[in-house]
Amino acid sequence: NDVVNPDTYESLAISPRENGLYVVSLNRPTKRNALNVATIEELIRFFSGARMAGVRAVVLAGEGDHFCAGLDLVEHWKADRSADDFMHVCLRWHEAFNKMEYGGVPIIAALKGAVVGGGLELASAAHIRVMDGSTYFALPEGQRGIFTGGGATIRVSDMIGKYRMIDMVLTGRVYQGQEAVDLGLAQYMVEGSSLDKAMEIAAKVAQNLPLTNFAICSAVSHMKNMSGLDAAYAEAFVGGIVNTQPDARARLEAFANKTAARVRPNT
Ligand code: 1HE
Repeated sequence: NDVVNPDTYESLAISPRENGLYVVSLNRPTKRNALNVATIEELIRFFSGARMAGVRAVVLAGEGDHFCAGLDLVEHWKADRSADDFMHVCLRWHEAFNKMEYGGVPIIAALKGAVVGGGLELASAAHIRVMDGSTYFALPEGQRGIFTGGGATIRVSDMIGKYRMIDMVLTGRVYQGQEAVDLGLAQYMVEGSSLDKAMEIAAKVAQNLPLTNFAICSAVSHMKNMSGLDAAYAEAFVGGIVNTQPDARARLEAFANKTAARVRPNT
């Protein structure tokens, strides 16, 4: 399938691994993986077609020392865009990030260095974020004389609360280390390589049934957008389909036969 053919990408490095696991890396390290129009279009292409191309889980990473420096400010400055044009740029970002969040394929972000501006917006469209000791988060839009446009008002405020997000944009405040995990900017922090940990998580997640992962990585997000009443109805509907899938029967049988692992506290 052409969607997962690495040779058809320039701004992304696509690396197939075993069992439908793919590493998708922003591949403009000399520009600190700043998001230009071409990169956003490649993200749309990959994440629109990933599931149908057999992708079971994705590790989203960045080449070089920084995950992502956000909007390509030089491209934006040179293009001297009209409001109308930039609105459509933003809509393409939303297309990419919504395909990620709602696409049903688990995405684990391996973060390092700068995760700033649009880079944080990109990271927040992943389902799980892993940071390392070098990782720092910021929304420098206020200092740059601009505003967010890639979903920070939705996803970053969801992660840390609206007033913390407002503070980040107003003051350029930087979060890093354990504080960032405590606030919800990442779910995991590692001493070593965030990529190794993200790969480990992705390999584990890819063992879930695809339909189960589809539900987890789309239904939760959709239901957050609904009223409680509608979400309960939708959850019953999704549960009706997923929880009766034929592929689940062997796992249920293993539990009934006491051959499946039990849930135990961490040792
Ligand atoms: C870039 C960008 C970029 C680096 N657009 N070219 N984002 C920001 O405000 C963050 C801007 N970037 C930085 O603060 C720093 O570059 C970093 C902390 C990420 C990295 O620092 P450093 O010292 O390793 O690199 P550098 O020397 O600053 O940059 C190296 C090159 O990357 C240089 O290009 P060169 O051709 O001169 O070598 C930089 O110009 C280039 N570069 N970051 C373009 N962002 C939908 S709205 C979203 C709104 C936003 O995302 S606003 C936040 C933008």
